[in-house]
Amino acid sequence: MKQAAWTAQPASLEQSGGYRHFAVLGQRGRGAERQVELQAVLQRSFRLLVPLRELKDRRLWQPGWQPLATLQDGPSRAAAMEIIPAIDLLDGQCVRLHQGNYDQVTQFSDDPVAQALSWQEQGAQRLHLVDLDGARSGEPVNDRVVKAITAALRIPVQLGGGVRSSERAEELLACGLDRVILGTVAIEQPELVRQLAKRHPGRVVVGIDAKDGLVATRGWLETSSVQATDLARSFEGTGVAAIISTDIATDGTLSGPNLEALRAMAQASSIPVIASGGVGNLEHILSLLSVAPLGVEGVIVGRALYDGSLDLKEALEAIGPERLQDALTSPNGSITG
Ligand code: AMZ
Repeated sequence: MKQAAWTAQPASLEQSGGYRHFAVLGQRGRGAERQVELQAVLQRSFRLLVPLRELKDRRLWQPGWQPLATLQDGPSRAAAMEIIPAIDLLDGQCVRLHQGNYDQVTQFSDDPVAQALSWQEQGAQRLHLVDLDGARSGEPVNDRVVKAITAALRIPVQLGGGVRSSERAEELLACGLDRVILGTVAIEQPELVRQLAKRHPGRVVVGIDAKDGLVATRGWLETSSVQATDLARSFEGTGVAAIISTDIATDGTLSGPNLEALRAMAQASSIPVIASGGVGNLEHILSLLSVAPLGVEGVIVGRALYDGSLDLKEALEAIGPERLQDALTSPNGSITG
């Protein structure tokens, strides 16, 4: 690795308004264990350790400059990124769809409980479940598995897909699920979301799935004329815990998250945003740090974990809270290494 390419130049740093800059502070370890210690600088700064072998594909993540031109428009928030593994259920199996297409199914495991336990063992702090049959039909289909997973895990579990009434949401929240995710009803009966969020603060999440910026519903078989950002804005101040922002075009493709769409969603309201769709490797997760200060607080990962192109433990080590130090430890955001 040519270290020169990573070294911060104070002169260019001064021109860095609106950009995040990564600088090499040093390297640790030997051989495969070698890690590079980076510092990201932008008004507030933080440090992270990245396993060197994860940086091999330099085309995907340019460590030099990442545009963050819109940061000035919104309040700067502490950077933290929760990595949430996903299990999508279709007929009791763990699957992934390509761009949400029910005709392009890859089955990954026929033992969802074992899969969930394995994510937990690797350090996941939360699990994301989708009942794909439920999302398509509007009826709960995978409840037996959902309940088995919830009972087996000690980490909080959230579920989306087919939650279309208060009774159903209440039932799920009563049987051990930490959060319910409402997609279709958020657009068809927004009042229901508001009431639930009021009754269960911190436990109601809105899932906004977008195709070209417009909200899709009912298993993504229908597209509305509502802008995803307008829908997000409409839940401001309602007590909704988070918005899961899924970009359908990138979902299941491993091609990288849609940072522009995430930036727009994060700026549409003050509700925390969880990114979903497109994450294929650690660089993609690191690229999300550029929108973290705007309020993107978590990322859902699915296929990349099953494929092995992202290692959950490594990702948690690279970007977990213990690796992130808030700017307050470096108040002027300057490079000290
Ligand atoms: O992949 C799909 N076709 C798909 C999917 N993953 N369709 C819906 N969903 C997920 C959404 C959200 O979490 O991302 O189901 C939930 C929304 O379901 P509903 O039934 O509330 O619209």
